[in-house]
Amino acid sequence: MAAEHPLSAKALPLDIPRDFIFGAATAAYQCEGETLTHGKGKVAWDDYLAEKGLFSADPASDFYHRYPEDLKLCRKYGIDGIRISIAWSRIFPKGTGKVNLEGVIFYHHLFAECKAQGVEPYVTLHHFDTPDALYSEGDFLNRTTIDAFERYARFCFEEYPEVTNWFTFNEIWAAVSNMYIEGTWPRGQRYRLDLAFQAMHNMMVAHARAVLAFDELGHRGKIGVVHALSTKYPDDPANPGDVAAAAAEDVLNNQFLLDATFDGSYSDDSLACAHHLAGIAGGSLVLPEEDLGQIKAAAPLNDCLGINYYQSNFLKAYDGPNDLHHNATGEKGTERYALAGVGERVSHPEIPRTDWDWLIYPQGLYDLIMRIKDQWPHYGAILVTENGMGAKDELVDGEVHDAERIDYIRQHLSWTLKARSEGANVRGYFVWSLMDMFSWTNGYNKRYGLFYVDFDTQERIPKDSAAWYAKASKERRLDG
Ligand code: BGP
Repeated sequence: MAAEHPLSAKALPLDIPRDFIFGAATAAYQCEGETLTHGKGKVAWDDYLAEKGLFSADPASDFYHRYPEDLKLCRKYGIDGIRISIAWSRIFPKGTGKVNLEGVIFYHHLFAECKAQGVEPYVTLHHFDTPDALYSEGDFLNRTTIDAFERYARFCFEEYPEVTNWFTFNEIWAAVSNMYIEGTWPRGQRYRLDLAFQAMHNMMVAHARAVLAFDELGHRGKIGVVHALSTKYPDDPANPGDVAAAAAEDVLNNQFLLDATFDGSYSDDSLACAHHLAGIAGGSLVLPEEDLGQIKAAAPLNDCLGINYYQSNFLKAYDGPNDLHHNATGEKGTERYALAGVGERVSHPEIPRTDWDWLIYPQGLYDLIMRIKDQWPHYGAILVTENGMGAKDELVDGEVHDAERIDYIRQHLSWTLKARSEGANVRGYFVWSLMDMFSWTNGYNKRYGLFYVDFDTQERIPKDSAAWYAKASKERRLDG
């Protein structure tokens, strides 16, 4: 399956610069297992998954015990960077207060093993797993969570000087969208764009406070935030309604957060759209002066932006009621996304989709990077911190032939390198994911890994994509 785009892959760069990081990504809750043991505190997912009775994140990929094996595989397969997240509730089981020493030591051992294997850790403080004690009091809509996050961040910066690449949050947009708009995650609220904007703002304040603390503590290393971004194209660029729909969804998904990250303030366009959409949802958005001061002070201290990119969207004008259906099963063609006051996402027969209806559109990543370079020229550095293809991989005679995933990764890497060759400071690429792991709403049949995990035995089996990735990393060429 090859995406249609104006430039064929052949016209895109094939050489990979020597200093370009060839990474792979993980997240604590999706791979560690041991979710309620070794002193770890509860997160909202624990009860939510148990109540739904669909999946369990235990033992997931058993990374808690098998990280030495996974890091050896990284080394063997040319992966020189790994995204890891710290589970906040493994450190502070209640989010704040008493520390769980066993959890603290676990991450020291993990980082030491990264070093032993020559794999650089890129560490995220929050990957969708607010401790339940804080989550149940309102998560980031309750401002005490902002204070608690800052304390947790300070603790980690002081405790883990061996880590020099930090990210505060993973995908603020995805978190709030799933909790307050799509309702597909714990909290399960729908169409509350007011709460989504408020939570995004509050999380950006928490991000800012962590960045300011990092600076105040004089830590060496780099810090930034990971955003889930996707380019929003008007379906018909000549239709003003489609253009407005694309612009509104861009504010919601991209611009509001990028304004806060890089400018430390919200543009007039973002504010007008955010207040309008919050109003349609029957609420309002409160932006205290003190918060804006903190966001402003932190903006120039961001060293790096992580971009998680999976798809882009084409938008049509829409004046109907809210109508969302999340495809969590991989039954192609079942996804619907139409938001009142925003627009309707549409697909195109010539643009391929995964079985989960995610459009495969690698040029959208290039457009995104170049837009950031042009609109926020002081962005520092960019890492593509997640990109990959979910599929129903099959193990046949001990092998997984995932040619579509190889094509997906190759195309996205090519477009990333094209942006770099045109002056964008893109430092590396992390494939999602290192190995198969738990997928939030899809459980275990949506696999992304370079390494197939037999969830019964926990055996790791390199897929064809792992061999391809290793070759590309070694030869610094994409045409292998
Ligand atoms: C990103 C998350 C990851 C991962 C990935 C794939 O949004 O940061 O944690 O899950 O998406 O998503 P999914 O597992 O829903 O297909």
